[in-house]
Amino acid sequence: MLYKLIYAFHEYLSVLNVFRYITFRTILATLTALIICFLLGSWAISKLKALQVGQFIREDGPPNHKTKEGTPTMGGCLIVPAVIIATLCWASPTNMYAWLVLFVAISFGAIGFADDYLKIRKRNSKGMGAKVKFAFQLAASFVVVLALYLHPDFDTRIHLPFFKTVALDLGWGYVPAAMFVVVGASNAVNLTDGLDGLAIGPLTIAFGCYLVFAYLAGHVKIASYLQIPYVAGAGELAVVCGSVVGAGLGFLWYNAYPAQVFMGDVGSLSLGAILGTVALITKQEIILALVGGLFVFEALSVIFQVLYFKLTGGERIFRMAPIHHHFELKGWPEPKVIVRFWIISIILALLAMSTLKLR
Ligand code: 57M
Repeated sequence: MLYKLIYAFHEYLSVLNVFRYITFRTILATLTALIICFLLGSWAISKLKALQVGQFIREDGPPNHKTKEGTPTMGGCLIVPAVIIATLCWASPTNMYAWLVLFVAISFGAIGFADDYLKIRKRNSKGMGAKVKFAFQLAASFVVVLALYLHPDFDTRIHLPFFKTVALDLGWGYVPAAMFVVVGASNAVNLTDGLDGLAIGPLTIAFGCYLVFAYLAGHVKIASYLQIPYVAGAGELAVVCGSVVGAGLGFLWYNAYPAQVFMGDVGSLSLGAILGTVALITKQEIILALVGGLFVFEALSVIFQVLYFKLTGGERIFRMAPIHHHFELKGWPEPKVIVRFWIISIILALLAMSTLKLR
């Protein structure tokens, strides 16, 4: 919105023409969100401390986590508004996709907020409860996916990476499949958020990758040159992704080991759902499994652990799931697990980018 206001004066001051460009506005959005999180971080942490929004640590977790008792949580209350403000400032106010992503940020953020609030209000509480939380996630994702499905230009085909021409038209089946992407991404990120910076680092990398995908998908000439699906208007999502990258880096400043704050469900559910939605809109849904491979790996470790536990009547594949706890219990220091998982995320993002050329 701010950009439209500034751009309105370009006839008098030609330098303002630069605000037309998505690339320039993406940089501004990244910096805006980063500065908000960076400058307000200390204030937000002291506010959360004053409100006694401290993390309760489960008894059955890895022993080193006991020292984290009382660390302020719900840092997502800073990340999500930073993303919203930066997007409102620098994305086009007439772009429907940007508004849809903001809807996802707010709705999933609200679900996470309610869950965090209930957990904090009553120590050792399970919060909202898995079923209720899942029902709300399904409802929010249904709204967004339906809006996409009903959009006259929206393509319900799933394009396969590495293949130029292979596309699978799911028709109405696109709706449940797309809901799975959004809800799955939201929960997988939530499961990953169990060590300092473990979720926000790979999230920032993944959004950096989708920033590029969004820009390319929204550029008719580049999309046709690379033979990727062209999505008119998707370029504005580069601005949104830039906002998340900025907010992520600003938050990482405080969430880096040893963390001064955790993001809470308000952050993890919201950012995961945004990532899934951006993947849908840019028509890079399948590649999300690679870009967000770390989140998939973490979620699968839980699924296999629980299944194996049930089938064998109490035996485990991993010392503890999600998998980051397994490595902690094997004796890896926490920063080693975190940095190694970041390295894996960077490799996965690079592999995903290579699919742009390998087709
Ligand atoms: C939340 N959250 C952390 C923080 C963060 C089905 C089951 C596998 C579910 C899973 C689960 O509940 N996962 C989702 C993971 C928690 O962090 C809070 O939660 C927010 C994210 N939702 O922002 O507010 C703890 O994680 C640590 N943490 C950090 N740094 C950070 O930056 O150190 C978080 C952020 C924090 C802090 O210790 O308290 C969590 O782990 O609870 N459950 C589990 O992950 C549990 N696993 C388990 O039960 N495994 C069993 C099953 C699968 C059979 C097994 O393997 O045998 C573990 N979690 C904990 N203790 N804390 C095990 C025991």
